[in-house]
Amino acid sequence: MVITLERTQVTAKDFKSNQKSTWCPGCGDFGILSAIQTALVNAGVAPWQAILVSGIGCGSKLPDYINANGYMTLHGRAVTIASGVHLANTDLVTFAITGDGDGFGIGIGHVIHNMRRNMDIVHIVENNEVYGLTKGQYSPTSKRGFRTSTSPEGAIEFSINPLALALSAGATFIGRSFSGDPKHAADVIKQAMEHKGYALVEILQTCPTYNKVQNVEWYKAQTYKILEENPEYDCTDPFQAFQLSMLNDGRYPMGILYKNTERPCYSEQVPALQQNKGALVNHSLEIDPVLFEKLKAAYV
Ligand SMILES: Cc1ncc(C[n+]2csc(CCOP(=O)(O)OP(=O)(O)O)c2C)c(N)n1
Repeated sequence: MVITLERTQVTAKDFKSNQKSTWCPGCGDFGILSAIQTALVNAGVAPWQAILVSGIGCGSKLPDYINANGYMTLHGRAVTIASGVHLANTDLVTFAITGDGDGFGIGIGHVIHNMRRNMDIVHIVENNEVYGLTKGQYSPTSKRGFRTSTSPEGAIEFSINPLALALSAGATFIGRSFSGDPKHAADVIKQAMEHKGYALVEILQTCPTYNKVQNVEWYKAQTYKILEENPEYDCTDPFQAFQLSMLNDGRYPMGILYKNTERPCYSEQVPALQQNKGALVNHSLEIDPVLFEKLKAAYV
């Protein structure tokens, strides 16, 4: 989104919440929280200029742990409500915060349609490849063979490929980072905030309680930065992005996979928002008397 408000002098302290976290020690959500706070500070966005809309899950508790506007909604509905919030007040920097179960399981239909509409929100998916809050069932991103309480002999389903899915659904910004590298994650999130359109940021996240396989060391060995491996990589080329997203070598490319700045976002095309009246919440509620008489004549 274009950050139109005056750049504000903010520090990490401004985003500190007085709520005590219930996350397990070592949970990757701590790194994601810190990355979001750093990104907001670096973008000069004040707590009252941002809203974080989440679903239900361990990671969806995040809005409670940050001093900014927050809205914890229903499981799978964060993106839908975030898009409504954004259309009502385009001046706010709007985040949807979901787990992989919330975003890519129950909420996948909403996610696809909001990507297609190019809704101007930042969607952060905290991907721990498991349903954490409900005690570790396998999720749509769990790998085949992953053993959980609901897959004691190993998951038999083929997992979702979030990057390829987002690309084909029409997301105009696709980035990926890791909860164990909050500096990198903050940089990707800041770029997503500055993008106008649907920005997916998948953050690979450790779950020390229910995903004992994919710990920090495992991710450090399995991830690499796209531009370090291929300095020629062009994130504006959808074909290169698709090829990279489909590489099936077990490793995770990190950074900006894709960026398209040419497609207008949804709110830019809504007639009611095109009349220089600013955000919808600031429009006058007064009815034009000529229009009112016309409506009366037609319906009464
Ligand atoms: C409609 C509905 N279905 C199921 C649930 C139960 N439920 C709550 S959180 C959750 C999964 C959470 O997993 P994820 O989104 O990956 O987040 P995590 O807890 O791992 O951060 C489920 C199935 C619910 N709250 N509402």
